[in-house]
Amino acid sequence: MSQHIDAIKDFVIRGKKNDAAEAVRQALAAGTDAGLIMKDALVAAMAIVGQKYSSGEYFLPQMMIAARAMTEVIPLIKPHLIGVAAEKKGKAVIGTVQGDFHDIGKNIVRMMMEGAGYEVVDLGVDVQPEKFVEAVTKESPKFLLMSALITLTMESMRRTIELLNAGGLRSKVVVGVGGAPLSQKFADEIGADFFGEDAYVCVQSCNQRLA
Ligand code: B12
Repeated sequence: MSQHIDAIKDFVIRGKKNDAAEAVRQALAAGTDAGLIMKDALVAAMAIVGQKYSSGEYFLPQMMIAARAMTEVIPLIKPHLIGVAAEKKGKAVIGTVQGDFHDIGKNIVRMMMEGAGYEVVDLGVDVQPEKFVEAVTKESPKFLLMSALITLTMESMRRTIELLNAGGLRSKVVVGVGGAPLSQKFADEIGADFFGEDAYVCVQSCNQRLA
């Protein structure tokens, strides 16, 4: 089992998308859990790619081809990862914040939310605070989910919450935030309702707040 995980992780780190896809197919055929593939192979691979970029071993092109390999294999595990939701649970608006183009994590959260029965309105990447507020006004979602991967862009979440407050909308929507550089402390500081370290926690946090 673990040799499949190691192989997928290694191919993604090296940006070998076809080999990564084949390794995923083999892992699934051998009965490897899709959640395990996501967490221990794909997400873990991206963490290592980030470390290699930080240490100067990787540059932007290597980071890009690794990201492309990850993006291409996610559809292979998607059908195994999410079930068919028995009930419709309500609407969520999601987006990556202004100045930030990272969308792999945001897309996984979207996928897991849809799998859990939520209708998700995806605003994409580089979403200005005003656009989030506009979507809350237009869509009246139960949840507003913001993703940020760059330390500097996290501040845009604070601005969005300030605008929601100013517009009298804050009490009408549950705000969830996430992304690798975030923490519970930051979420508390900006007045978000919850922080989720991964997509599973996001779904759980939303489910808890439905009751
Ligand atoms: C892949 C990647 C890229 C790809 C992005 C491809 C894409 N389509 O997304 C490319 C190569 C394009 C890229 C570009 C850049 N990147 Co980059 N990138 C990464 C890398 C290696 C992995 C990110 C990733 O996809 N992780 C996997 C996913 C699954 O994890 P995740 O996003 O954290 O999401 C999970 C959780 O956080 C959570 N979650 C996410 N969102 C939300 C939302 C809610 C509401 C909840 C509850 C939970 C939640 O659930 C997700 C699933 O479990 C990281 C390293 C790292 N350690 O994160 C650097 C990293 C984020 N990048 C970085 C940088 C600097 C850049 C660039 C500025 C580089 C440059 N010089 O141009 C540009 C940014 C351009 C821009 N303005 O956005 C830095 C940021 C440093 C910082 N802290 O500010 C990092 C940390 C690398 C590093 N170590 O220096 N990058």
